[in-house]
Amino acid sequence: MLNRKSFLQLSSLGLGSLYFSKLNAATRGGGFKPIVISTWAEGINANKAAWEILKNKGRALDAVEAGVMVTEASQNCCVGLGANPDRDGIVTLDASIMDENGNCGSVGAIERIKHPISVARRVMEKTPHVMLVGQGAQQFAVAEGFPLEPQKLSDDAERTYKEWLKKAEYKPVINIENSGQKGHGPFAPTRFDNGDWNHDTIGMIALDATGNLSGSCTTSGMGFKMRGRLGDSPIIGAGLFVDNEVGAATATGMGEEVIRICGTHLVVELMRQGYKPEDACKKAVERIVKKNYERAKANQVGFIAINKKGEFGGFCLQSGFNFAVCYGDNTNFMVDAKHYF
Ligand code: SD4
Repeated sequence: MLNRKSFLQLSSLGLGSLYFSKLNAATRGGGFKPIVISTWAEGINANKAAWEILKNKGRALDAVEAGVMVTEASQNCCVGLGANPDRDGIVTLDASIMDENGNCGSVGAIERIKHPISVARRVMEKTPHVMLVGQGAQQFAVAEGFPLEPQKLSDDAERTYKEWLKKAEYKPVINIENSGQKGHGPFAPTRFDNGDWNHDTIGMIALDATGNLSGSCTTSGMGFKMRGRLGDSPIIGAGLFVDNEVGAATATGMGEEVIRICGTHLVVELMRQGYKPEDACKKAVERIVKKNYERAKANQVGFIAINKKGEFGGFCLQSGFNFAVCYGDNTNFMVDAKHYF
């Protein structure tokens, strides 16, 4: 349903009557073409950019790339170069993209590149590969003309990192062996000190006017993750999956949980079996719970999906996950996802 903030925003714009039709649409789960949906509140601005393309009968692929580029360029805890670094203090970005023909591309742990989503698209379009990681991904990006940005934390990220270092007392690996610590910790926290979950990836999926689906997903992953850790976002079938016959899905939250069940692939396959988007997302969340109840209870995962008819939905483990839905110039609003716990 529409959250209170969106309702107040609509009311203050004098769009109260629209609220009820939107509420009905959200409750029914839609049936709109074109349509774009994306994770979290940042999705509102991202949807606007995607909508500019969709409303002019543009291709869903172009829309989902342009949409998440807005988030990548903004100052954000969890997407783009201004985001939180890994535990060694370096920002590493993951992104994936998939089109209506089953083509896909992704980059993992790329550094100093402002728009990993566009590099992922180049991997898809200009190489015979699906995935490039680390230095090789960066080398490819530079060869493709992407500027190498300075290796510098944003002010926000620097502040958060310093705070985390104080508490985590993280020391470079070489000292860990002598420090008496068990294992390789400290690991990325599930939540930040203020209680917020340690994530905010943007995943976006769209159905264009010609009935084609595409999706994108881009993130810095978990803040203070182990160096080299990849989440679900760059992994096709985990953080993002599109099948133009059926539907599209993307994921946010604890990537390890999503990878273990091939989350978005599962959501799309459930839609193929006839489940509506919200029910398919719910089933996938239930699979996570069934695998390990205690772990699921301590984590957040959210899925969103649209099907070929333009019906949409989402579901998550814990309350608090929302997503932005846009299918008109004045129709771009937040939906609070239903949750398991
Ligand atoms: C990850 N799924 O790296 C990403 C993080 C995330 O919302 O979703 N943030 O595990």
